[in-house]
Amino acid sequence: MRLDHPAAPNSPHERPAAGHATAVAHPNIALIKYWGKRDDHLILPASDSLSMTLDVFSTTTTVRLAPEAAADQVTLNDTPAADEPYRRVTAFLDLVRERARRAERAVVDTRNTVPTGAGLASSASGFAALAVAATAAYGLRLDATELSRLARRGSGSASRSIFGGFALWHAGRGTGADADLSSYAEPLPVGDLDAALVIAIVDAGPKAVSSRVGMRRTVETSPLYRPWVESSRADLTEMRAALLRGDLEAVGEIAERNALGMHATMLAARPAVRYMAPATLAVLDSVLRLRQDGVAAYATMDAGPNVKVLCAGADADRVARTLRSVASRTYIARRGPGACLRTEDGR
Ligand code: 2P0
Repeated sequence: MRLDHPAAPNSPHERPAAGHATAVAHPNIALIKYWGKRDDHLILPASDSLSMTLDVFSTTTTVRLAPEAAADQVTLNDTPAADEPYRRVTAFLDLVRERARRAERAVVDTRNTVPTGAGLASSASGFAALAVAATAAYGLRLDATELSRLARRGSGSASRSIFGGFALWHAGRGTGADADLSSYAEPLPVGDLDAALVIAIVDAGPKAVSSRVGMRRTVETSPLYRPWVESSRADLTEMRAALLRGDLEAVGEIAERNALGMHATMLAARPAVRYMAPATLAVLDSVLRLRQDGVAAYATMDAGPNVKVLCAGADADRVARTLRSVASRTYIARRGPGACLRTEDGR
């Protein structure tokens, strides 16, 4: 469909607005975590982070321009969005409209196949899909780096879901516009690595403290925060080398210590930010037992009680079977694709 609008001024970043577009994106799990911003408005992180994009839990988002509408309309899994989720989507669309120099409101329809709000990164796939669909609908032609920077403004971790496989999100340098330009994700070359993430669900309900609030409290009050940022820098350097070597055991060890360190910074916040539940610790115990039995399995946890266990693809079934005794559900994820537009015929 093509809508007739006054022609927008020509620029290399503009193309005729498609009027509507659908995009698909997948969540990513950080092996070196993003926890804390140095600029809340521009969503600039305190440190670099590194992730693997999954091949499960996709988000599909359609953006349709609505020239007659007075306000954006946003639905999430058929339910109208309100309050904070609605404000975040409209604020993001405002960024796209400003760049496209267009004013029409939009109808946004998002379908998540991931349990929303359970620390399983639905905002990463959500804003990556929205960035790709909205820019196409409004006629912006952005390359992957620019899409990553834009997706970052919706949710920091979304910058990484623009890319498939492993991605590194640069914290960027300086402040203001310079920092904005230099903070984006890029795909990371890795060696021969057959990695899987077994996702152990212990609670799929929404979290009590949003990651946005938890991050801010940690940065502002945790005495362990700065040391963790410093150690995260060293972890990242070691992680890149381990990925290049295709050394799964080193990748797992670094990921596990980085995640536990992040949770330690949160526990030291005032008041404490605690996402781990008793069942989380039971999964961690199971992972330790797997290692004692000779299986290379390593845990990472995000802003929720669920655990993601990194292991070799060949071990994933065994790891999932073992974790089923302590988790309510398990899923096996492998390296997934980057965010992309879906064509009219559904490809
Ligand atoms: C990560 N998390 O690196 C970390 C680890 C959660 C724990 O990125 O405020 O939803 O929208 O930028 O991206 C979750 O944070 O936060 C997250 P905002 P986001 O995956």
